[in-house]
Amino acid sequence: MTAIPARPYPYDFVPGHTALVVIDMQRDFIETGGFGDSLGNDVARLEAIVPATARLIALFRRNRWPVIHTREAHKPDLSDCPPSKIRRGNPSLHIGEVGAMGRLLVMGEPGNQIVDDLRPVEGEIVIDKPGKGMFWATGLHEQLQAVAITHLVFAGVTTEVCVQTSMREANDRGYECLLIEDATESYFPEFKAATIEMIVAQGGIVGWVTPLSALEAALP
Ligand code: TIU
Repeated sequence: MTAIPARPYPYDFVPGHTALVVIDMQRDFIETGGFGDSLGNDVARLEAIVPATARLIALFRRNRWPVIHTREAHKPDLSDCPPSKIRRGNPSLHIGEVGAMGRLLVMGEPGNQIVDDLRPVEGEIVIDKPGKGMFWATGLHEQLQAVAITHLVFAGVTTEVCVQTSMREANDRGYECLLIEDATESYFPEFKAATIEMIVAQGGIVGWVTPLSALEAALP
């Protein structure tokens, strides 16, 4: 066990029982012409965390610790997508419609793939999730339990939507959660900052937060 300097107090990192979860670093959110763009967002903010996220993934791979990737992804017939989710908002394109990178948020489409620099390698778990949270309708909890994972380190996008939802779901299932603050981003800087404060408030009501440099300095 290694104590990682973190807010609100040091995080006990337990090798062998800790997995990295990289949330939704897919072209749909990070590149122009994807789902994030269709919602009217400036996607350039999200692309900026790719190098730090790559360094974080490399740290886990070097130590042969598990890396899990998620994608927000629906079946081609959209049977796993509530009509309310398709209707929501006033997007230029809806989920399932054809954009510059294929059908938005649909499995197998070019836009639904993880960005090249963070591509999963053989043996890493890739979860297609129909919700914002990574446990809803995915079977991930059972997969993590099967390999005795108790601690989760989080990266990815967006901080206040899929990352925070997944951390809260993980918290309720008993995982000890650490968010790497420079390997997560939001379309709204103020929402990222507020989310970090929500996580660490009240003695770490959702978990811990630390910069990548603190993790790199403490681990092999
Ligand atoms: N992955 C994720 O966060 N899905 C979203 O829809 N995020 C937004 O911020 N829209």
